[in-house]
Amino acid sequence: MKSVIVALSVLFFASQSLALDLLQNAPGRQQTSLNGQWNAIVDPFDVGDKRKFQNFDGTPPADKLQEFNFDSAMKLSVPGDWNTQDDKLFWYEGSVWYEKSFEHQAKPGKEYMLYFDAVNYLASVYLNGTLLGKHEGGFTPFQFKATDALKDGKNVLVVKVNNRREPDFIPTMSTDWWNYGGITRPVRLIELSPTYIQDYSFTYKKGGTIAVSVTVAGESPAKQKVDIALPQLGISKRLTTDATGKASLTFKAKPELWTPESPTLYSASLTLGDQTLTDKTGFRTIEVDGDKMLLNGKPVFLRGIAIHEEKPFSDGRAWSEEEARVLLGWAKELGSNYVRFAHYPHNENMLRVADELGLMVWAEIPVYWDIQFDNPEVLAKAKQQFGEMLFRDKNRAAVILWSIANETPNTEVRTSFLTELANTVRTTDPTRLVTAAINTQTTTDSGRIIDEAFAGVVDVIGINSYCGWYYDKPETCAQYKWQSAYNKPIIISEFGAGALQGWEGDENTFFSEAYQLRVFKQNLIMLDNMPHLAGVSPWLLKDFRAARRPLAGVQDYWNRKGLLSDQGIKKQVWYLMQDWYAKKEREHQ
Ligand code: GCB
Repeated sequence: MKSVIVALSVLFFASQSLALDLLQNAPGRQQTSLNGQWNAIVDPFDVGDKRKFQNFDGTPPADKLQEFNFDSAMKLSVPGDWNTQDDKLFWYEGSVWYEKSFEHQAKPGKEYMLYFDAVNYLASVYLNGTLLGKHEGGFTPFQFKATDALKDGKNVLVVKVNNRREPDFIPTMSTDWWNYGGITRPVRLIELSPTYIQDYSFTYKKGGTIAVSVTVAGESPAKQKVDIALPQLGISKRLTTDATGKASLTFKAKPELWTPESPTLYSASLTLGDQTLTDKTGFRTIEVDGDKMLLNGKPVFLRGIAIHEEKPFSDGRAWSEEEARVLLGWAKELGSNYVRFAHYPHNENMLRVADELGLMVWAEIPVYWDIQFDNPEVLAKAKQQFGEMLFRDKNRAAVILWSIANETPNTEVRTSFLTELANTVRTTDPTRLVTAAINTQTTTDSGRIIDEAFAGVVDVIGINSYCGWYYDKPETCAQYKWQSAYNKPIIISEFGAGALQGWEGDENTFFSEAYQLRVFKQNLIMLDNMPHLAGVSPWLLKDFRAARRPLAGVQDYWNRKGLLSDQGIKKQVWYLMQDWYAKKEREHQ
C-alpha cells in the first residue's frame, strides 16, 4: 500500500510540472495560517525515514525507544530559515523534520488545500501519517489536496525538509549565496468550495484591449458562471466556462497604464456563486524595438539595483511584507525604477510591493553557473520552476523580464538547453521579454564584443561585467569599447566591487569604500559611452551571506558588494549611484 501511495505522489508531482493546477492568488483566499512555532528534529543521517514518529499520526510509537519525539524537540519559526534561528544550524545542510499540530473542524461540503509558498529544497508532506506528496525546488509554491487526510479535532502535519546540494538540482553544487534551509515562506490551509476558481489572468494588449481568462476546477467545472468586475473601469461581465472549466473574454478599455511614475493598479473581483476573489492588477505593454525597450510604446531606461532575498538589517531569508517594503523602499530612495530579483523567484510580497511602488522587475530562476545542461531531467526541473514562478506572478504588471539563466558556460549543450527553455517561456507568456545574464564575450585590445550565440536567443541581453574588480584596473574600464553583434537592448545586469563599510583605506586598498567608489566611477564612465544600453542593475543593494567569501576580518562569509552594509548602512558608493540615476532620469525625460 505504501509503495502505491509513493508512486501516486510521484505521478502527482510529475503532473505538477506545468503547474496548471496551482491556486492563483493564495494570499487572497479564505484560509487558516499554519505559520508560527513548529517542533523540529535535525536529522543529518536521514534516520527519520525509517522511524515511526511518536506523534507522527497522533498515536504512541511501536518503538519504545522514542528517539524521535517532537514534543521534546527544538522549536523553529515558520516562515523562516533554520540557519539564523540557532547557531548550531548556521552551516547545516541536510534534513530537518518539522511538526505542527492544529485544530480543524471541516465545514460541510468544503475542500481543503495545503499550500506552501516555498520550502528549500526538497519537501515531503505528511498529514496525520499520510504522505500527501513531495516537491522539489526551493523558491516556488506548491500545494496538495488535504480534504481526505484531515480529521475533525487535532491534526498533525509533518514536513521533511532537505536542503543538501546535489549535482542534478537547480541551483546545483555552487552558488554565491547562502543555502538557507527550511520552510522559508508561509504555510496555508486554504478552504475551497467543491467547485472553485483555480486560476485567472488579466492581460493588456496594445491598442487598448484587456483579455481576461478564468479557470474553474473541482467537482463540476463546466458551464459555471463567473462574474468579473473592474469597478474603476466600469466593467462588469459574466463569463460561462466551457467543458474544461475555462472561459475568456476580450474587451476594449482605456485604463490608465502602469508606469514607474504612476503605478496605477485596478481592483478586480471574480465571483463564482458565494465565493469572491479580489486582486489588484496593472495594465501595461513591454516590447523591444531594435535596441530600445518600450514601456507602453515609449522608450524606457532601466535604473536598477540587484537584490538578494535577505533581511534588510541582518542575515536570514526575508519573506514578509514589512521586509519587502524596506528593501524596495531603499531601491526607490536610490532613484531606481527597476529591480533585478537575483537569482531565484523572490517571495510574493516582493512582487506585490514592486507593483505598488512602480518598480519594473527582472524575475529569475536559479539556472546559475554550470548546472547539468546535458541532463533532460534538469531541463524538466528548469521548466517546472519557471512554470511555478510564472503562474504565481503573471498578474503583476511590474514583471517585464523573465530571466532564464545567470553566467552559464558558452557551450553548445548549454545553448540548446537555454534555447528550448526560452521557447517554452515565450510560448507560455508572450506578454513579457526573455533575458539572461551573460558573461562570455570576445575580448579585444580595446574592449569586448558581445557575439555569443545565446545572446542571439534572448530579447534583452543582460551582461555581468566586473571590470576593475575581478580583472583590469578600474581606469581601464572607462576606456572600454563595447560592441555587439546584435541590435538588441543591453542591460548591464551586474557590475560592482566589494567594500567593508567603514573600512579605512585609500582608493588603492581592496575592500575599502574608496576602492569601491573608484571602481564605480570608472564603470559609470564606461556605461555613459556604451552602445545599446537600456539599463543597469549594479551588484547589489545590500551585503549578503555567502559561504564562498571567507576572508577573516573583511568578508567573514559575507559578499561585500552591497551599496549598503549587512546592517543596512549606506556606503559612499550609494550617493554616487543616486546622483548618476538622477542624471539618467533627467536625460531620459
Ligand atoms: C556574479 C554572480 C553573483 C555573484 C557576483 C560576485 O557574477 O552573478 O551571483 O555574487 O558575481 O560577487 O562575484
